[in-house]
Amino acid sequence: MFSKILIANRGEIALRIIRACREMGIKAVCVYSEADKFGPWLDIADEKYCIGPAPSVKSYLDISRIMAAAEVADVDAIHPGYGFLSENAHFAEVCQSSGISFIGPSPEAIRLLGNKAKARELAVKVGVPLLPGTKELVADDKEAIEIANDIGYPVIVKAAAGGGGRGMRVAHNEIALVNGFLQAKSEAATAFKDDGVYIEKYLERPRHVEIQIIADSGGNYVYCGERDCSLQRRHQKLVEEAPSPIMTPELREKMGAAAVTLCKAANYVTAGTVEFLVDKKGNFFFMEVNTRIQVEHPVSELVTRTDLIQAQIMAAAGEKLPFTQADVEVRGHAIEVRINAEDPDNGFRPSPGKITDLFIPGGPGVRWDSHIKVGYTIPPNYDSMVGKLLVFAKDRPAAIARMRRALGEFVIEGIKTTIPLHQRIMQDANFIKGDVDTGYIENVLLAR
Ligand code: MV4
Repeated sequence: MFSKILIANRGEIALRIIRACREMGIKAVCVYSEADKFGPWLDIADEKYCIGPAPSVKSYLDISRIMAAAEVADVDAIHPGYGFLSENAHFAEVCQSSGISFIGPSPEAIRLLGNKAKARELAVKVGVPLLPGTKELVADDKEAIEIANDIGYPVIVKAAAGGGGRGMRVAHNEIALVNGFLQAKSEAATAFKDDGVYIEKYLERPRHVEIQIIADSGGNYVYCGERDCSLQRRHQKLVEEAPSPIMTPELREKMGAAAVTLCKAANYVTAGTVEFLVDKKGNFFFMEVNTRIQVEHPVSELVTRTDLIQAQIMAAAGEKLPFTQADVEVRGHAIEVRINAEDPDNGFRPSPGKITDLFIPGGPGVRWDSHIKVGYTIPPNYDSMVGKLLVFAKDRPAAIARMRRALGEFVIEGIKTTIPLHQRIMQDANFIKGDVDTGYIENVLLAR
């Protein structure tokens, strides 16, 4: 096992990884930017190294500065968290060639599954269900029209190098398709330096259901149930829950098996998420693979009684996972709400600043994954998420009641947060029925 790990991240996920390390008897080293000098997670780390100024490109995204700190601290491994360098194949490669374990997938697996068109091709090959669409990249608008006529409108043009909703265009007719094709292509060229695009049938108002995977190098592949992440705004998830309100044991087994098949075919070791869209009839279609630990992983931890960060560390160290598929049973219900320093009454404008008062909910079935404290100033330089409030209860109604209770206890003064929006969601009749889709927040809740 590793004796020292460097955490190439900040905020709540840095703290989450420190906690996993401490329970495993591993020393945790943090790197931080000048903007994060007073980050509360640094007080808990075993060592800390300032690696540069506030802008991410000069600190959390600067591979040479991170590797210099790793060298000085003499670590065995690097955990990238989510965002920043977590899905950067080159970074994984640099770690490897420096003799430091990257706690994540191999560079090859990141390159294969991180490219949505290649992942799609692999899914076709191994028989994972997909929406009708292209087998390869689309060369020009003429070909795009032929494909769309073939599969029928509406269609969606997606950037192969995109993900999480970036570089997508929906088209309901030929004119919109030609425009969308050219727009998606040039946007992808600028944003990802890769202008490859592909086309799929567009599914209206789907549910977003993702399967959590964890695998070790001994070929033990386990799916830890699903998460329903349908409640989101502009591709930013707001609420995540497990199990999905639409799930059945049969559907879970089918989706889990499909996700495992795909990850096995890519030789994927570590934690990962296979994202699907599900239609009103319960048909599921593969979308993309997130080759990192995700923000919402604790939802799966609560319903499967696992520690996914510890499992990632074990897998990276070449150890066996402490469980197999037969041990993993989904029990109870978990809900996570993302508390962002944003003002829901002002277009979700970021609201960084000093926390002047704080009361954190607790009691039965409540988990708070966050790095904030009174007197801490949230810097304006990074993501606005300041914490994740989770509840766990015996079933969905009890979990909703518990979340209402916990949100009611919460006091965060000095900044605006998404807490009032979450209170609205937890009282919403459609949410309570479990009857929401990916358009619900924008088209219904915020349109009222
Ligand atoms: C789609 C789709 C409908 N049809 N693909 C957005 C994120 C990316 N992972 C895939 N996305 C979508 N792909 C087809 N063929 C609708 C979305 C989509 C969406 C998906 C999940 C969660 C929220 C979403 C919001 C808008 C669109």
